[in-house]
Amino acid sequence: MPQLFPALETAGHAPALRFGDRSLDYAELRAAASATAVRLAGAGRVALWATPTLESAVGAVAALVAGVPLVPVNPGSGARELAHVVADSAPELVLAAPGVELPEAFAGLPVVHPDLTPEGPLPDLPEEPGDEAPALVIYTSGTTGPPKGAVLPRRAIRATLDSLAEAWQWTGDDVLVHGLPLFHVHGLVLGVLGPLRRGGSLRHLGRFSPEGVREELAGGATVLFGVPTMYHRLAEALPADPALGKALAGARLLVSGSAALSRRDHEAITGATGQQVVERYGMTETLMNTSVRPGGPPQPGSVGTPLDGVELRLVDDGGRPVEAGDGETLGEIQVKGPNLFTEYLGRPDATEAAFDQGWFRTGDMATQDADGSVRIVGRRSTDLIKSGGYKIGAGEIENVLLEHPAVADAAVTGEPDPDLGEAVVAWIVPRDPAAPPSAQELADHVAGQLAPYKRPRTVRLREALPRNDMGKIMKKALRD
Ligand code: MCA
Ligand code: AMP
Repeated sequence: MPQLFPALETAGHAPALRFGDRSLDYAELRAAASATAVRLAGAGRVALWATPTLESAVGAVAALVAGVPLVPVNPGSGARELAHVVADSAPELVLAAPGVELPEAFAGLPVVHPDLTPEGPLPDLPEEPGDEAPALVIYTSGTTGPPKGAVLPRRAIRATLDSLAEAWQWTGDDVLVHGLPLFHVHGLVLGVLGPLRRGGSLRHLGRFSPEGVREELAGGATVLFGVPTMYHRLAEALPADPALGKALAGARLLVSGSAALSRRDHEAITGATGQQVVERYGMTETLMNTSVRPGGPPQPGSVGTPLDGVELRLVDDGGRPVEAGDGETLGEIQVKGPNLFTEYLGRPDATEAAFDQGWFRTGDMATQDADGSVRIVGRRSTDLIKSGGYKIGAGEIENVLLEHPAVADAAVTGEPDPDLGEAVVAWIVPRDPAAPPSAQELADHVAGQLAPYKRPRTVRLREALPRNDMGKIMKKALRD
């Protein structure tokens, strides 16, 4: 019996995955995943060119069924970021939909196209590895340097999905809709593996739009997942689209995560639909930590209480636990539990620094109410930006900007933005003040090396950047 996805054996012709007008039921998914798994068997790690397609979802299930660690790759990655991910994770082959032209970074690697309609006898599902075996390596940005690969064991996936099922009464009857990318935890682990573990189904929008959400919720979907930018866009669309309001009102559950949903958007959606958006709090390294429980009183601004099996504490600057529960005392969130990653791939130094005697340091600052509810109020580091739900490290962008021939000095900060939560701002000292680089030129430069979502949305030119005695740029002074 497949351990992570028992429904592959038991759910027969119940619907499993739908992307656009193509879909697979569980029997078809089992056939496609096992036929693909056979071709992955024995590989050390495999990369997935994670376009939002049925092939990507099948490829991910195949790797998990084969017990081969999967490295989902953003198909929008720029040259430098891609070269880093490929060199760092050293995949032995690449899973990609047929017809995709893979970039140079994958040259020489065998390509496996997930076969959605395999012919011939169905291979047996392979023996799955133990719970601690690595399942996924997901790249996540830090304050400095290139992204690190968080190694997630099978145990973490199982633990997080089962604790969410309990918190949300998430069952095989649920039909999930979302338009999230498949190279991060939110869209892949929660959004694809989640429904499949429950024996329910996913309808992926390909690309998020309020119209797509309206159609699917009106047509039988019961649960919506999204980042706050998506809920903001729904809130903006509601006044002119009563059918969208009706569709949202009819959903069983609306869940937001990856960044904070503003009180204003919470209230706009509740006001127009009577529905409360449930927030949950997670991280690439920890999968899900807390969630608001549906059905309780409205709690805008709260990410709820710890999920089953998760221990959570707040610590002061010296790492000492603080007496929380008064709704005011601030501390950094540390967590422990079966939902945690095991290590950063090939980075024992970074892994060690991430833990405090077995507690993972999240870097998120929060208060806790008397009932244990957590309110996130900020981040320890000003060098991490959350834009559209994507985590972006300022240092990585600064390094790329500094390589632009027209840039003498550069700093990157995040600035509040009603749509993206935070927007990336580049502070630039041009080499030649009479001929500064254009904002478009710098955005294209960053988008080409990293990914379009990391590009600066605003460029501010300065004669010099404020630095302290140590030579470090004083970002607070910049923003003030
Ligand atoms: C624009 N584009 C460019 C350039 N400028 N391409 C190349 N060079 C340029 N200079 C392209 C983009 O690639 C994109 O192309 C299109 O223009 C629009 O870009 P953008 O404005 O960035 O997109 P958007 O439509 O505003 O996206 C908003 C979004 C997106 C849909 C909400 O931000 C999104 O999908 N966010 C999800 C993030 C997420 O899943 N985070 C989870 C992390 P194209 O047409 O190709 O798209 S996991 C996590 O945080 C934890 C675990 C948790 O708690 O969940
Ligand atoms: P990532 O590294 O992309 O996995 O992003 C993880 C970070 O997203 C967390 O450390 C938080 O800062 C943020 N985050 C996730 N969910 C929420 C939420 N519901 N409210 C506020 N911040 C969140």
